[in-house]
Amino acid sequence: GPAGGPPLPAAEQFVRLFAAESGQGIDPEARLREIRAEVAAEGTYTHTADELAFGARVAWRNAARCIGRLYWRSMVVRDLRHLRRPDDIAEQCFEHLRLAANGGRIRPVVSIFAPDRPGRPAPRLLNEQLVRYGDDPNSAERAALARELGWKGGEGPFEPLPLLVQSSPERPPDWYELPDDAVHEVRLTHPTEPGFAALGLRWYSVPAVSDMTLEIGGIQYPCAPFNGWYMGTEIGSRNLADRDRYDRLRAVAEVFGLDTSSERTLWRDRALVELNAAVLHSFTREQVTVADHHTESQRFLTHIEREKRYGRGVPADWSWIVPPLSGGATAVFHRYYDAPDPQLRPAYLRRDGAWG
Ligand code: HEM
Ligand code: NRG
Repeated sequence: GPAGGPPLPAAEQFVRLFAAESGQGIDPEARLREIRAEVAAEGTYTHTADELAFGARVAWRNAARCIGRLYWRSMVVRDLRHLRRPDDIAEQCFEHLRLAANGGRIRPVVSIFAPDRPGRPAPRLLNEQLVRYGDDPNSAERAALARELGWKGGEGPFEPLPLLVQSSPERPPDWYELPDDAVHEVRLTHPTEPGFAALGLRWYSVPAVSDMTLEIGGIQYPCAPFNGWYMGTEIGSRNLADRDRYDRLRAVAEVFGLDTSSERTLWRDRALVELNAAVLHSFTREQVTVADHHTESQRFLTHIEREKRYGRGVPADWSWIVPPLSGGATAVFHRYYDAPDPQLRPAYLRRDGAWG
Protein backbone atom coordinates (compact mmCIF):
# COMPACT_ATOMS: atom_id res chain seq x y z
CA GLY A 1 0.00 0.00 0.00
CA PRO A 2 0.95 3.71 -0.11
CA ALA A 3 3.34 5.00 2.57
CA GLY A 4 1.67 4.62 5.95
CA GLY A 5 -1.69 3.62 4.43
CA PRO A 6 -3.50 0.34 4.99
CA PRO A 7 -2.09 -2.61 3.07
CA LEU A 8 -4.82 -3.49 0.59
CA PRO A 9 -4.41 -7.26 1.01
CA ALA A 10 -5.42 -6.84 4.69
CA ALA A 11 -8.52 -4.88 3.65
CA GLU A 12 -9.39 -7.52 1.04
CA GLN A 13 -9.08 -10.35 3.51
CA PHE A 14 -11.28 -8.55 6.03
CA VAL A 15 -13.99 -7.53 3.56
CA ARG A 16 -14.21 -11.12 2.27
CA LEU A 17 -14.44 -12.46 5.84
CA PHE A 18 -17.18 -9.98 6.69
CA ALA A 19 -19.13 -10.76 3.50
CA ALA A 20 -18.85 -14.50 4.16
CA GLU A 21 -19.93 -14.32 7.82
CA SER A 22 -22.34 -11.40 8.02
CA GLY A 23 -25.23 -13.06 6.20
CA GLN A 24 -26.28 -9.67 4.83
CA GLY A 25 -25.74 -10.57 1.16
CA ILE A 26 -22.84 -8.15 0.85
CA ASP A 27 -20.94 -8.09 -2.47
CA PRO A 28 -17.31 -7.99 -1.40
CA GLU A 29 -16.05 -7.00 -4.84
CA ALA A 30 -18.24 -3.89 -4.96
CA ARG A 31 -17.14 -2.87 -1.47
CA LEU A 32 -13.48 -3.46 -2.39
CA ARG A 33 -13.77 -1.17 -5.42
CA GLU A 34 -14.99 1.56 -3.04
CA ILE A 35 -12.15 0.90 -0.64
CA ARG A 36 -9.48 0.96 -3.37
CA ALA A 37 -10.80 4.29 -4.63
CA GLU A 38 -10.88 5.74 -1.12
CA VAL A 39 -7.34 4.54 -0.39
CA ALA A 40 -6.09 5.97 -3.70
CA ALA A 41 -7.60 9.38 -2.86
CA GLU A 42 -7.11 9.58 0.92
CA GLY A 43 -4.40 7.06 1.75
CA THR A 44 -6.83 5.24 4.05
CA TYR A 45 -10.45 4.10 4.21
CA THR A 46 -13.34 4.19 6.65
CA HIS A 47 -15.11 1.10 7.98
CA THR A 48 -18.89 1.05 7.97
CA ALA A 49 -20.44 0.81 11.44
CA ASP A 50 -21.28 -2.86 10.76
CA GLU A 51 -17.75 -3.65 9.64
CA LEU A 52 -16.38 -1.98 12.76
CA ALA A 53 -18.63 -3.93 15.15
CA PHE A 54 -17.94 -7.21 13.38
CA GLY A 55 -14.18 -6.56 13.34
CA ALA A 56 -14.03 -5.67 17.05
CA ARG A 57 -15.98 -8.82 17.99
CA VAL A 58 -13.94 -11.12 15.76
CA ALA A 59 -10.76 -9.62 17.20
CA TRP A 60 -11.99 -10.87 20.61
CA ARG A 61 -12.84 -14.25 19.05
CA ASN A 62 -9.24 -14.39 17.81
CA ALA A 63 -7.63 -13.55 21.20
CA ALA A 64 -5.66 -16.75 21.85
CA ARG A 65 -4.92 -15.86 25.49
CA CYS A 66 -8.55 -15.25 26.46
CA ILE A 67 -10.58 -17.94 28.21
CA GLY A 68 -13.73 -15.76 28.15
CA ARG A 69 -14.52 -15.91 24.44
CA LEU A 70 -17.89 -17.75 24.56
CA TYR A 71 -19.78 -14.45 24.49
CA TRP A 72 -17.79 -12.78 21.71
CA ARG A 73 -20.91 -12.03 19.61
CA SER A 74 -22.65 -10.03 22.32
CA MET A 75 -20.02 -7.37 23.08
CA VAL A 76 -21.33 -3.79 22.96
CA VAL A 77 -19.33 -1.78 20.39
CA ARG A 78 -19.22 2.00 20.89
CA ASP A 79 -18.36 3.82 17.67
CA LEU A 80 -16.42 6.90 18.86
CA ARG A 81 -14.20 7.27 15.80
CA HIS A 82 -15.09 10.96 15.52
CA LEU A 83 -13.31 11.69 18.83
CA ARG A 84 -9.61 12.57 19.11
CA ARG A 85 -9.46 15.40 21.67
CA PRO A 86 -8.07 14.18 25.02
CA ASP A 87 -10.97 15.78 26.98
CA ASP A 88 -13.53 13.90 24.90
CA ILE A 89 -11.60 10.65 25.08
CA ALA A 90 -11.35 10.88 28.88
CA GLU A 91 -15.05 11.69 29.24
CA GLN A 92 -16.01 8.72 27.07
CA CYS A 93 -13.65 6.36 28.89
CA PHE A 94 -15.44 7.26 32.12
CA GLU A 95 -18.77 6.67 30.42
CA HIS A 96 -17.41 3.33 29.20
CA LEU A 97 -16.71 2.31 32.81
CA ARG A 98 -20.26 3.25 33.88
CA LEU A 99 -21.88 1.37 30.99
CA ALA A 100 -19.68 -1.67 31.54
CA ALA A 101 -20.32 -1.79 35.32
CA ASN A 102 -24.08 -1.61 34.73
CA GLY A 103 -24.86 -1.64 38.45
CA GLY A 104 -22.89 -4.87 38.91
CA ARG A 105 -24.19 -6.89 35.93
CA ILE A 106 -21.03 -6.36 33.97
CA ARG A 107 -21.35 -6.05 30.20
CA PRO A 108 -18.50 -6.60 27.74
CA VAL A 109 -17.91 -3.26 25.96
CA VAL A 110 -15.33 -1.82 23.58
CA SER A 111 -15.01 1.92 22.88
CA ILE A 112 -13.33 2.66 19.57
CA PHE A 113 -11.78 6.11 19.14
CA ALA A 114 -10.11 7.65 16.06
CA PRO A 115 -7.80 5.36 14.03
CA ASP A 116 -4.26 6.12 12.90
CA ARG A 117 -4.12 7.86 9.52
CA PRO A 118 -1.11 8.11 7.21
CA GLY A 119 1.20 10.73 8.76
CA ARG A 120 -1.26 11.30 11.59
CA PRO A 121 -1.10 8.82 14.46
CA ALA A 122 -4.19 8.77 16.69
CA PRO A 123 -4.14 9.60 20.41
CA ARG A 124 -3.17 6.85 22.86
CA LEU A 125 -4.11 5.97 26.41
CA LEU A 126 -0.91 5.48 28.37
CA ASN A 127 -2.70 3.47 31.05
CA GLU A 128 -2.54 -0.31 31.02
CA GLN A 129 -6.20 -0.45 32.08
CA LEU A 130 -8.79 2.31 32.60
CA VAL A 131 -8.61 1.51 36.32
CA ARG A 132 -5.26 0.64 37.93
CA TYR A 133 -3.91 1.49 41.38
CA GLY A 134 -1.05 3.86 42.12
CA ASP A 135 0.54 1.53 44.69
CA ASP A 136 0.43 -1.56 42.42
CA PRO A 137 4.12 -2.30 41.67
CA ASN A 138 2.98 -3.00 38.11
CA SER A 139 2.03 0.66 37.74
CA ALA A 140 5.10 2.27 39.31
CA GLU A 141 6.25 3.94 36.08
CA ARG A 142 2.81 5.32 35.27
CA ALA A 143 2.36 6.55 38.84
CA ALA A 144 5.72 8.36 38.62
CA LEU A 145 4.72 9.91 35.29
CA ALA A 146 1.36 11.04 36.70
CA ARG A 147 3.13 12.69 39.64
CA GLU A 148 5.56 14.44 37.30
CA LEU A 149 2.54 15.83 35.46
CA GLY A 150 1.12 17.19 38.72
CA TRP A 151 -1.00 14.36 40.14
CA LYS A 152 -1.03 14.61 43.94
CA GLY A 153 -2.51 11.19 44.73
CA GLY A 154 -0.91 7.81 45.16
CA GLU A 155 0.07 8.11 48.80
CA GLY A 156 -2.50 5.64 50.13
CA PRO A 157 -3.31 2.05 49.17
CA PHE A 158 -5.62 1.26 46.23
CA GLU A 159 -5.91 4.79 44.84
CA PRO A 160 -6.89 4.75 41.15
CA LEU A 161 -4.34 6.32 38.83
CA PRO A 162 -5.51 9.20 36.67
CA LEU A 163 -6.24 8.56 33.02
CA LEU A 164 -3.27 9.57 30.86
CA VAL A 165 -4.12 10.60 27.31
CA GLN A 166 -1.39 11.54 24.85
CA SER A 167 -2.49 13.07 21.56
CA SER A 168 0.91 12.96 19.86
CA PRO A 169 4.39 11.69 20.76
CA GLU A 170 5.72 15.27 20.91
CA ARG A 171 3.17 16.54 23.40
CA PRO A 172 3.03 15.86 27.15
CA PRO A 173 0.08 13.66 28.13
CA ASP A 174 -3.06 15.21 29.61
CA TRP A 175 -4.24 13.64 32.86
CA TYR A 176 -7.70 13.21 34.34
CA GLU A 177 -8.65 12.04 37.82
CA LEU A 178 -11.24 9.24 37.57
CA PRO A 179 -14.66 10.42 38.83
CA ASP A 180 -15.88 8.45 41.87
CA ASP A 181 -18.99 7.26 40.08
CA ALA A 182 -16.89 5.70 37.29
CA VAL A 183 -14.88 3.43 39.60
CA HIS A 184 -16.77 0.66 41.29
CA GLU A 185 -14.82 -1.39 43.84
CA VAL A 186 -15.39 -4.44 46.02
CA ARG A 187 -14.01 -4.68 49.57
CA LEU A 188 -12.80 -8.17 50.25
CA THR A 189 -14.25 -10.19 53.09
CA HIS A 190 -14.10 -13.92 53.66
CA PRO A 191 -17.15 -16.23 53.92
CA THR A 192 -16.10 -17.73 57.28
CA GLU A 193 -13.09 -15.77 58.66
CA PRO A 194 -14.16 -12.39 60.08
CA GLY A 195 -10.51 -11.37 60.61
CA PHE A 196 -9.95 -11.30 56.84
CA ALA A 197 -11.60 -7.88 56.38
CA ALA A 198 -8.87 -6.26 58.51
CA LEU A 199 -6.36 -6.93 55.71
CA GLY A 200 -8.02 -3.98 53.98
CA LEU A 201 -7.91 -5.62 50.57
CA ARG A 202 -10.13 -4.51 47.71
CA TRP A 203 -10.26 -4.56 43.94
CA TYR A 204 -12.13 -2.75 41.17
CA SER A 205 -14.94 -4.54 39.38
CA VAL A 206 -14.26 -3.79 35.68
CA PRO A 207 -11.04 -4.97 34.01
CA ALA A 208 -10.75 -2.63 30.99
CA VAL A 209 -7.57 -3.19 28.98
CA SER A 210 -6.48 0.07 27.37
CA ASP A 211 -2.95 -0.50 26.01
CA MET A 212 -3.63 -2.74 23.01
CA THR A 213 -4.17 -1.74 19.38
CA LEU A 214 -7.26 -3.06 17.61
CA GLU A 215 -6.39 -3.88 14.01
CA ILE A 216 -9.19 -4.44 11.49
CA GLY A 217 -8.69 -4.73 7.72
CA GLY A 218 -5.29 -3.02 7.87
CA ILE A 219 -6.62 -0.06 9.92
CA GLN A 220 -5.08 0.48 13.36
CA TYR A 221 -7.22 1.66 16.28
CA PRO A 222 -4.67 2.30 19.04
CA CYS A 223 -7.26 3.75 21.40
CA ALA A 224 -9.85 1.00 21.84
CA PRO A 225 -10.27 0.04 25.52
CA PHE A 226 -12.28 -3.16 26.05
CA ASN A 227 -13.63 -5.00 29.05
CA GLY A 228 -15.37 -8.15 30.15
CA TRP A 229 -15.68 -9.35 33.73
CA TYR A 230 -13.06 -10.78 36.02
CA MET A 231 -12.25 -14.41 36.53
CA GLY A 232 -11.57 -14.51 40.29
CA THR A 233 -8.10 -16.03 39.91
CA GLU A 234 -6.83 -12.91 38.11
CA ILE A 235 -7.26 -11.04 41.39
CA GLY A 236 -6.82 -13.80 43.98
CA SER A 237 -3.96 -15.75 42.41
CA ARG A 238 -2.09 -12.99 40.60
CA ASN A 239 -2.84 -9.34 41.41
CA LEU A 240 -2.92 -9.75 45.19
CA ALA A 241 -0.61 -12.79 45.41
CA ASP A 242 2.30 -12.43 42.98
CA ARG A 243 5.53 -11.45 44.70
CA ASP A 244 6.03 -8.58 42.27
CA ARG A 245 2.43 -7.38 42.75
CA TYR A 246 0.64 -6.98 46.11
CA ASP A 247 2.42 -10.04 47.60
CA ARG A 248 -0.19 -10.71 50.33
CA LEU A 249 0.04 -14.49 50.82
CA ARG A 250 1.97 -14.29 54.07
CA ALA A 251 -0.50 -11.78 55.51
CA VAL A 252 -3.40 -14.05 54.53
CA ALA A 253 -1.65 -17.07 56.06
CA GLU A 254 -1.32 -15.16 59.35
CA VAL A 255 -5.04 -14.37 59.45
CA PHE A 256 -5.76 -18.10 59.14
CA GLY A 257 -3.05 -19.12 61.60
CA LEU A 258 -1.31 -21.31 59.03
CA ASP A 259 2.00 -22.98 59.82
CA THR A 260 4.48 -21.13 57.60
CA SER A 261 7.58 -22.87 59.02
CA SER A 262 8.01 -25.09 55.96
CA GLU A 263 6.94 -25.07 52.30
CA ARG A 264 5.67 -28.62 52.89
CA THR A 265 2.74 -27.42 55.00
CA LEU A 266 1.40 -25.97 51.72
CA TRP A 267 0.55 -22.73 53.51
CA ARG A 268 0.94 -20.80 50.26
CA ASP A 269 -1.56 -23.07 48.55
CA ARG A 270 -4.02 -22.79 51.44
CA ALA A 271 -3.64 -19.02 51.53
CA LEU A 272 -4.27 -18.88 47.78
CA VAL A 273 -7.50 -20.86 48.13
CA GLU A 274 -8.74 -18.62 50.96
CA LEU A 275 -7.84 -15.44 49.06
CA ASN A 276 -9.63 -16.72 45.96
CA ALA A 277 -12.64 -17.74 48.07
CA ALA A 278 -12.72 -14.21 49.49
CA VAL A 279 -12.71 -12.67 45.98
CA LEU A 280 -15.60 -14.82 44.73
CA HIS A 281 -17.55 -14.41 47.98
CA SER A 282 -17.14 -10.62 48.04
CA PHE A 283 -18.06 -9.99 44.39
CA THR A 284 -21.06 -12.34 44.75
CA ARG A 285 -22.19 -10.63 47.97
CA GLU A 286 -22.14 -7.25 46.23
CA GLN A 287 -23.83 -8.71 43.14
CA VAL A 288 -20.93 -7.89 40.85
CA THR A 289 -20.31 -10.31 37.98
CA VAL A 290 -17.25 -12.52 38.52
CA ALA A 291 -16.43 -15.97 37.12
CA ASP A 292 -14.90 -18.87 39.00
CA HIS A 293 -12.20 -20.70 37.08
CA HIS A 294 -14.05 -24.04 36.91
CA THR A 295 -17.15 -22.52 35.31
CA GLU A 296 -15.18 -20.26 32.96
CA SER A 297 -13.11 -23.29 31.88
CA GLN A 298 -16.27 -25.25 31.06
CA ARG A 299 -17.61 -22.29 29.10
CA PHE A 300 -14.41 -22.13 27.10
CA LEU A 301 -14.76 -25.78 26.06
CA THR A 302 -18.39 -25.05 25.11
CA HIS A 303 -17.04 -22.19 23.00
CA ILE A 304 -14.65 -24.54 21.20
CA GLU A 305 -17.51 -26.95 20.42
CA ARG A 306 -19.74 -24.17 19.18
CA GLU A 307 -17.04 -22.73 16.95
CA LYS A 308 -16.42 -26.20 15.53
CA ARG A 309 -20.07 -26.38 14.46
CA TYR A 310 -19.44 -23.21 12.42
CA GLY A 311 -16.37 -24.85 10.88
CA ARG A 312 -13.94 -22.66 12.78
CA GLY A 313 -10.96 -23.55 14.92
CA VAL A 314 -10.14 -21.78 18.20
CA PRO A 315 -6.53 -20.68 18.49
CA ALA A 316 -5.51 -20.81 22.14
CA ASP A 317 -2.37 -20.33 24.21
CA TRP A 318 -2.37 -23.13 26.83
CA SER A 319 -0.15 -21.27 29.29
CA TRP A 320 -2.56 -18.31 29.39
CA ILE A 321 -5.80 -20.32 29.23
CA VAL A 322 -5.07 -22.66 32.16
CA PRO A 323 -6.05 -20.82 35.37
CA PRO A 324 -3.34 -20.02 37.96
CA LEU A 325 -5.09 -22.04 40.67
CA SER A 326 -5.79 -25.78 40.63
CA GLY A 327 -4.90 -25.97 36.93
CA GLY A 328 -5.27 -29.73 36.71
CA ALA A 329 -8.69 -29.62 38.39
CA THR A 330 -10.11 -27.41 35.61
CA ALA A 331 -11.48 -28.72 32.33
CA VAL A 332 -9.07 -26.77 30.13
CA PHE A 333 -5.89 -28.41 31.46
CA HIS A 334 -6.14 -31.84 29.88
CA ARG A 335 -5.75 -31.07 26.20
CA TYR A 336 -3.90 -29.06 23.61
CA TYR A 337 -5.29 -26.30 21.42
CA ASP A 338 -4.96 -24.96 17.89
CA ALA A 339 -1.68 -23.05 17.75
CA PRO A 340 -2.05 -19.25 17.86
CA ASP A 341 -1.25 -17.57 14.53
CA PRO A 342 0.40 -14.17 15.10
CA GLN A 343 -0.78 -13.08 11.63
CA LEU A 344 -4.47 -13.73 12.41
CA ARG A 345 -6.66 -10.61 12.01
CA PRO A 346 -8.74 -8.80 13.19
CA ALA A 347 -6.81 -8.75 16.48
CA TYR A 348 -6.08 -6.89 19.69
CA LEU A 349 -2.31 -6.45 19.45
CA ARG A 350 0.26 -5.86 22.16
CA ARG A 351 2.58 -3.05 21.20
CA ASP A 352 5.96 -1.92 22.39
CA GLY A 353 5.10 1.22 24.38
CA ALA A 354 2.40 3.73 23.45
CA TRP A 355 3.94 4.78 20.13
CA GLY A 356 5.88 1.60 19.26
C1 HEM B 1 -6.88 -12.30 28.41
C2 HEM B 1 -10.85 -13.64 30.83
C3 HEM B 1 -13.48 -10.66 28.06
C4 HEM B 1 -9.64 -9.99 25.18
C5 HEM B 1 -7.73 -12.84 29.34
C6 HEM B 1 -7.30 -13.55 30.52
C7 HEM B 1 -8.40 -13.92 31.20
C8 HEM B 1 -9.54 -13.46 30.45
C9 HEM B 1 -8.46 -14.72 32.50
C10 HEM B 1 -5.84 -13.82 30.92
C11 HEM B 1 -5.39 -12.59 31.65
C12 HEM B 1 -4.11 -12.74 32.39
O1 HEM B 1 -3.66 -13.86 32.68
O2 HEM B 1 -3.55 -11.67 32.73
C13 HEM B 1 -11.90 -12.96 30.27
C14 HEM B 1 -13.24 -13.01 30.79
C15 HEM B 1 -13.99 -12.19 30.04
C16 HEM B 1 -13.11 -11.61 29.01
C17 HEM B 1 -13.71 -13.85 31.99
C18 HEM B 1 -15.45 -11.96 30.26
C19 HEM B 1 -16.32 -11.62 29.33
C20 HEM B 1 -12.65 -10.19 27.07
C21 HEM B 1 -13.02 -9.20 26.08
C22 HEM B 1 -11.94 -9.04 25.26
C23 HEM B 1 -10.89 -9.90 25.74
C24 HEM B 1 -14.36 -8.49 26.02
C25 HEM B 1 -11.75 -8.13 24.04
C26 HEM B 1 -12.77 -7.57 23.40
C27 HEM B 1 -8.56 -10.55 25.82
C28 HEM B 1 -7.20 -10.38 25.36
C29 HEM B 1 -6.39 -11.03 26.31
C30 HEM B 1 -7.30 -11.60 27.30
C31 HEM B 1 -6.74 -9.63 24.12
C32 HEM B 1 -4.86 -11.11 26.31
C33 HEM B 1 -4.36 -9.91 27.08
C34 HEM B 1 -2.86 -9.79 27.08
O3 HEM B 1 -2.19 -10.24 26.14
O4 HEM B 1 -2.35 -9.20 28.06
N1 HEM B 1 -9.10 -12.79 29.33
N2 HEM B 1 -11.88 -12.12 29.20
N3 HEM B 1 -11.35 -10.57 26.83
N4 HEM B 1 -8.60 -11.29 26.96
FE1 HEM B 1 -10.27 -11.87 27.95
N1 NRG C 1 -5.25 -9.98 34.33
C1 NRG C 1 -5.62 -8.60 34.24
C2 NRG C 1 -6.74 -8.38 33.23
C3 NRG C 1 -6.46 -9.00 31.87
C4 NRG C 1 -7.71 -9.25 31.07
N2 NRG C 1 -8.74 -9.98 31.80
C5 NRG C 1 -10.03 -9.90 31.56
N3 NRG C 1 -10.36 -9.14 30.49
N4 NRG C 1 -10.87 -10.50 32.31
C6 NRG C 1 -6.07 -8.11 35.62
O1 NRG C 1 -6.42 -6.95 35.78
O2 NRG C 1 -6.08 -8.90 36.56
N5 NRG C 1 -11.58 -8.70 30.19
O3 NRG C 1 -11.70 -7.97 29.17
O4 NRG C 1 -12.55 -9.06 30.88
